[in-house]
Amino acid sequence: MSETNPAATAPVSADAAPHRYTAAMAAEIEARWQDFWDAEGTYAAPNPKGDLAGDPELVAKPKKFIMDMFPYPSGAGLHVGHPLGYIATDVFARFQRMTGHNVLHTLGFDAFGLPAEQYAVQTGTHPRVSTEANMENMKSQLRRLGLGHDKRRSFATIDPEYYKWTQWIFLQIFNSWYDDEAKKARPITELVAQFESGERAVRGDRSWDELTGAERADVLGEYRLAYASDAPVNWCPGLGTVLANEEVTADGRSERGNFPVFKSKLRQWNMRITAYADRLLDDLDQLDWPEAIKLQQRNWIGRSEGARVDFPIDGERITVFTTRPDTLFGATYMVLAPEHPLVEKFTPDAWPEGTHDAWTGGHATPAEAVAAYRAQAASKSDVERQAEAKDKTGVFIGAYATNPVNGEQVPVFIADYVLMGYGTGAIMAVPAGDQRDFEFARAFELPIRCIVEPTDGRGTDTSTWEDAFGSYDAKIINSSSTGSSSSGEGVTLDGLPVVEAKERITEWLERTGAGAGTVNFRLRDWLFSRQRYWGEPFPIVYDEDGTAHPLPASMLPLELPEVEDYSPRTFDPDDADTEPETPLSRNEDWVNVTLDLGDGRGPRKYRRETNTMPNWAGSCWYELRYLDPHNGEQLVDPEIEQYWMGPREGLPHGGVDLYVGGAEHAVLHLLYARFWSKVLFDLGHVSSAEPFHKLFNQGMIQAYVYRDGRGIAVPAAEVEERDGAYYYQGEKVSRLLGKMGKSLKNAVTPDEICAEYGADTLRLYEMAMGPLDVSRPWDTRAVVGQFRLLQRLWRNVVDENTGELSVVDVAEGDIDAGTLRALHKAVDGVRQDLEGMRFNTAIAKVTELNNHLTKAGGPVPRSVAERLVLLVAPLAPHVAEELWRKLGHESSVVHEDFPVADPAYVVDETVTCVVQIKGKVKARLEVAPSISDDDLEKAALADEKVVAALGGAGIRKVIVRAPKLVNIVPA
Ligand code: ANZ
Repeated sequence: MSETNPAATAPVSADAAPHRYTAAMAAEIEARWQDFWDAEGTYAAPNPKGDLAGDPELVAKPKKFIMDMFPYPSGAGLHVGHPLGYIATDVFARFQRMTGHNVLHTLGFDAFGLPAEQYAVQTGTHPRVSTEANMENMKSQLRRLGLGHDKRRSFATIDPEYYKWTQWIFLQIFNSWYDDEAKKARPITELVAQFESGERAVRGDRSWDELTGAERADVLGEYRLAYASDAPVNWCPGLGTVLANEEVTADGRSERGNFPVFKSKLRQWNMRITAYADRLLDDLDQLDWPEAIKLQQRNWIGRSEGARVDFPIDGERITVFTTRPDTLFGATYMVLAPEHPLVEKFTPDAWPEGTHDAWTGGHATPAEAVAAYRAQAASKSDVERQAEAKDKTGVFIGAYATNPVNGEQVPVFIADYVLMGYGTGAIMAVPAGDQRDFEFARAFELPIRCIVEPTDGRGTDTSTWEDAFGSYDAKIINSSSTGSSSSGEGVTLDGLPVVEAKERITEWLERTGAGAGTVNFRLRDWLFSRQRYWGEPFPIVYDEDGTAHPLPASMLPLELPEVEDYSPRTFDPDDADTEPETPLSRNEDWVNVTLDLGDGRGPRKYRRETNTMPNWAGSCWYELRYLDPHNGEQLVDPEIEQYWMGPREGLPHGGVDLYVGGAEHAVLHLLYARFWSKVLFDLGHVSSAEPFHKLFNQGMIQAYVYRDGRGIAVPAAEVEERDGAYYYQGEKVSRLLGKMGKSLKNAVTPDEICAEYGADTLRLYEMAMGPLDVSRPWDTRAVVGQFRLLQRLWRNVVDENTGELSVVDVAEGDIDAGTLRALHKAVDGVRQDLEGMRFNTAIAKVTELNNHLTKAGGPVPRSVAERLVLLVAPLAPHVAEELWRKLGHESSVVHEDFPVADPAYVVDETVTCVVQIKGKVKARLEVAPSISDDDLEKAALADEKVVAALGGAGIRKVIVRAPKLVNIVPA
């Protein structure tokens, strides 16, 4: 925490050895090697063909595509928490290069997004200008870390040459539909052909050629994988934009800005990700991802098996979705979501005779009650509506529907605990089995019928129950009808366990036409338009009928126009009755165009789509651009894509070999990117159906936050520690672990650490802090430990006084056995640790070897020093290059072979185990100190002498104390 560090500054003082490894020396070495790498193109990964083709020998090696989640170039720059993952992938990539792989490792920028736009709104600076400045700043911060990126492959999502292809992919998605039979996306032209030939019927009784252009467009819109619809969306007046479900917090507010979010009907673009729900779920099984992330995706997709059941009402029907059709006999009322489109239709003019007072909400007519309740529900978010609050609200709509299983009339309610966006937006309510229904039934005095025999001793008298009984491990009761159902055919479920009852009732529903088994998903289509400036424009124009037309690919990229005002119009955050006004819509010249779309209709007037794509779009396919970054003709050359991404042994769906990033991207980015991959795969543009084969989530670097008496964060760097307490300007402050960042005044930049110790030390420190997937607190005072390791390493190879090499040439056979054992054990361990991404333990092993050499005294044998330097190379590449050069090598260490251990030196030393029979020593075994009790017992019983001594006698008992003792008691 103190500003000057004695350890770092002492070595540069005049009386220190002139050739000691110091911060100043590190700075000089690091800058020199970074320039060298850039000049030599050391990290260039050759493609099998095209403009990045190169060394065929390297191309012939197995490939490794190692990738980070690319950064958003924020104005605040990087703090030491950001590069944790970048350093880890870099170490891993370097190790892979040294173990015979052609490694693709690079980094681009995810550069569209709100902060730059908000900055533009405040300052008038074009978002491109501020974004580019931020990128320059980040690039120089990253360059200092010595990351081995193939810079030829870097790009930003805001580059028109990049977003040209983002727009092109949008067009592919727009121009395709999901064929449920083939279970894949197909070009929309093939669907049109089916309509034209009559192979597929158009809805209603009209034929395709009777439809107008606009009508055809409507029909196709119901199939396209990208489509515009008037669905209810999350409208956030405070931000002036609509948001995806994923961008709305658990308490129904905008993730950014924390403004209220309302459900509002607006015409918006959507992506039909729901068509892929099954495949997105099934293919997870083959991916090498953390289980926690897979689970989050599974829950997000939310597959439920159940049934749809039709409840007849007034010659029509209300269809419900239920996961428990076996509880149909317990359905004593129904609930529609307040915004359900059938509510008006079934709401009568007057309350039926004898309507319970509690059901009317005190309103004179059903219509009034419905209107009042709807207004109340509209002001709540989905999450608030689903919250497990005890006070369930709702009103009776004045109508009854028929329970198909027993012909009973059940009252129909609207209540906000039923959501329009799930299932069918309507439920059959089973108060005995569902807690929400139970609470509602109690509040509205509705019957609670016991249909599952409780297994917890509560009995079947529901008037004594305190909650619903939801178990699957019970038997169905009170569930039989004999022809009283609407179809006239009876059914009985009594005595059946739940699972069988579900099967029997589903068969019955299907046989009688009252319903059918179905699978429901929680996943919704992806809302894909934003009322923003700083995003990709849609390659869509509208004709005078309002029909959407895709731009031909030759008109891409459609670049963002220059505008004067970047802000979407924002409104009173609480005013739900507002509508978005996009920044692009205010540019008449850009919006109104005359174009020849090449569709045979000649030049016509069109209006451009004025929404932009969400900032997830650019990160949905960026891994592909790294492969073939300058291709202006094709998304990616198929041979190049196949080389880096194609399926192969161990990679059944293909994909990036290692993708490292934060766990916060579990569902958004990772689900969207998988979806785009699958569409591109189906349409034949790529050979990999999954983007990322192996995913790894790095932990967070946390930092201490110090707060004064008022709870205000104080600058962490100026806090002093005395006797276990913390002081800022003399005043005692509290300390808690939190996030690192400017706002908490505890950010430490990589630049500071590089200046004080060098990048190699920073890299080592970040990797040594703990296992990569675990969060860890930053401690600037501990960084010096890794600096000292590098100093000792240097001292083992270079004479600090003369700067000359201090190693000696010794034949391998003449090196002392202890050193050889230390060396080979380190080689073996570091190899395994780096392969397994256990960077912290790899560093511990390097340290151990280095300490061994220091303690051994005397000059280090050259061949040992060389291998030590090679072990260090992935972790601290600059100092390794420097020492490698000093050791007399002309070429970079980057493409050297990683050392291989001689197994003879790796085997553990053994210990002697005594084997006794009835307390008498009969044999001695040489065993590994780590041997397990089981293995030792087996070894003892198999020993010749033991077998002989037992002479065929049975064994009563074996007492094992690994690794030193086995005592056998014969029968
Ligand atoms: C009757 C029933 C009886 C239910 C029972 C549950 C237990 P998951 O598992 O999440 O798919 N439901 C259906 N649509 C709904 C909607 N739009 N809003 C709120 N709730 C809805 O949940 C499915 C269950 O949630 C369905 O099964 C339905 O209640 C309710 F003992 O039907 B069930």
